[in-house]
Amino acid sequence: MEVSAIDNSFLKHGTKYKGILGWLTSTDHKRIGLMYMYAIMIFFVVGGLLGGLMRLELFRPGQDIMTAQTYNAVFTVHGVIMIFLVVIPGLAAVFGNILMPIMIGARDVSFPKLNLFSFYIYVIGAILAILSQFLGKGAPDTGWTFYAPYSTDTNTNVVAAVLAAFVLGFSSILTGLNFIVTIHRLRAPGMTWFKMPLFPWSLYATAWIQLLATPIVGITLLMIIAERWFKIGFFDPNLGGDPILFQHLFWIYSHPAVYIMILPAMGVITEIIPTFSQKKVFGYKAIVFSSVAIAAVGYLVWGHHMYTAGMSTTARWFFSLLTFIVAVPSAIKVFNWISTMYKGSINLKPPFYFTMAFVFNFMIGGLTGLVLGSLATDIHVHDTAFVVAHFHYIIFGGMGFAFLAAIHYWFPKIYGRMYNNKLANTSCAFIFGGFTLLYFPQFIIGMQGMPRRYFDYLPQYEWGQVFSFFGAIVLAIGVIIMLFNLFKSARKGEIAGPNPWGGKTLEWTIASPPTVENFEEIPVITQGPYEYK
Ligand code: HEM
Ligand SMILES: [Cu+2]
Repeated sequence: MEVSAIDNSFLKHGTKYKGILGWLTSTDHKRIGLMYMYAIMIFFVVGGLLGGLMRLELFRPGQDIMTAQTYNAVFTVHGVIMIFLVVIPGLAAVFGNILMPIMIGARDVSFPKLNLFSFYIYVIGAILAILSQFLGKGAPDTGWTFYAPYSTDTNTNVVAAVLAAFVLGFSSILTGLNFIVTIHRLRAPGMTWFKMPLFPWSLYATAWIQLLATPIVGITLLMIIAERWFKIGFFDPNLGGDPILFQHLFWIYSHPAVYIMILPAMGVITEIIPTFSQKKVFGYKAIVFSSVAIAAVGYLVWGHHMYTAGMSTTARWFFSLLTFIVAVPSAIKVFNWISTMYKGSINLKPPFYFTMAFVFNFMIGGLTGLVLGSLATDIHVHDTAFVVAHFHYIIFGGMGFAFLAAIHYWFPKIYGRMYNNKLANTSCAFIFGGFTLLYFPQFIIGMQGMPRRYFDYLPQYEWGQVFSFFGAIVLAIGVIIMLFNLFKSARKGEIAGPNPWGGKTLEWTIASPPTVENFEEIPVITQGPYEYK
């Protein structure tokens, strides 16, 4: 009987077309989310291989497997792929698409065709990003931040990479728009704002950042192209421009963008912890308001990336102050997660382990963020491996682990099947162990002075690079075990049933996998989303 749930599901029934075409033309939010997921997994593996090449080069001081120029291109492409193709769309496009409509009791997003269109814009942007490696005079070598004046002067293929980021921005804006309208218009009857689950809430806060901040980077990237082609003089002081202007414009988007990455991650964690503690989430409203506060105050702190760039002292201390203020709502969330677990009956299953790894890594990332946010200490570690360690702790250790937690949490819902718990736990241990071995030493050698983005280094940093190299290998083994487990289980796993974890939000009330329509009848909501005993 339960096998027929899979036969009746969105996995088997799509549009009038069958097979691949049925997926590529589908406006079903769940299919679109899965297509993003497969695309993002491919890019993650490509970006990860590039990261591996960097670690191999850094294994010993001196030039080993590539020239300095190639190294510059490799870290640029690694950064562009990971930031623009993997982590910015990551959670919102994949799990937001697959689950948000279900969690608010809707049959789809407000504009299903626009949703498919956003996916295609993403694909076009991705193709451009890949082409930028091969077209013209060599792969871009500016770093993912495209800082002027170098990006307007270098004769590598910056234009294609910048255009790719520009195009990808549209996908992000349209997804944000679609989510905002969906959450305003399509909540099930009775689902007031404060009866809405917290993952949709985090997507809502994120969507406003996508909508309001992304256009700024779009314009900034066009300015780079204009500067290169027409020598307009936006950034070139000889023509009356200002290179620092580029940094302001870039970070006015790119700082809020880090919240596009982390807010949905926090939302995922906020779903998993109550389910695996069988407890009502502690401080529901505090979590809602802290998401909104992060989204709002996050616009005001971009200057902390520019303490050493040549800003006025007043601007610098003010940005430092504001940075400390934005750390408060993040701390509120950690407090609420831990309070939710307190005296709960904890279910030690793979999604929970990934979640704990997230909380641990996120705390290290956030606390080292304070080291960077504080003006005086940042001057010392700016542009060192310490910064690399900081953002990898938050982006990979945080957002990445939240993504893995989300896969393991919703996998049975999406595929109607269960994965092997032991293998999942093993992969979690390898990924967490490898991750720690890879990035923790970078904090230390960074404080000792190892600069970031250098392909060579002094012998005293070698020990840290060697640790990192072996960490990368352990991490890669963990990822391989995980992918093996998930791919195998998606086809052959045990039948999971509709609610394997005892969750209370709406997605657990429907069949696994969901039908095309999600709900036979739209539910009427009378109570909050986390009414555990
Ligand atoms: C919330 C998730 C966060 C993410 C995803 C994140 C991500 C990043 C990234 C990608 C960079 C490097 C940018 C570059 O390439 O130059 C960075 C640098 C920085 N982060 Fe974070 N970060 C987060 C949280 C924080 C927090 C909470 C703080 C402070 C309280 C903070 C303070 C900084 C500072 C000051 C820098 C600049 C360091 C420097 O270059 O000297 N970050 N972060
Ligand atoms: Cu920032």
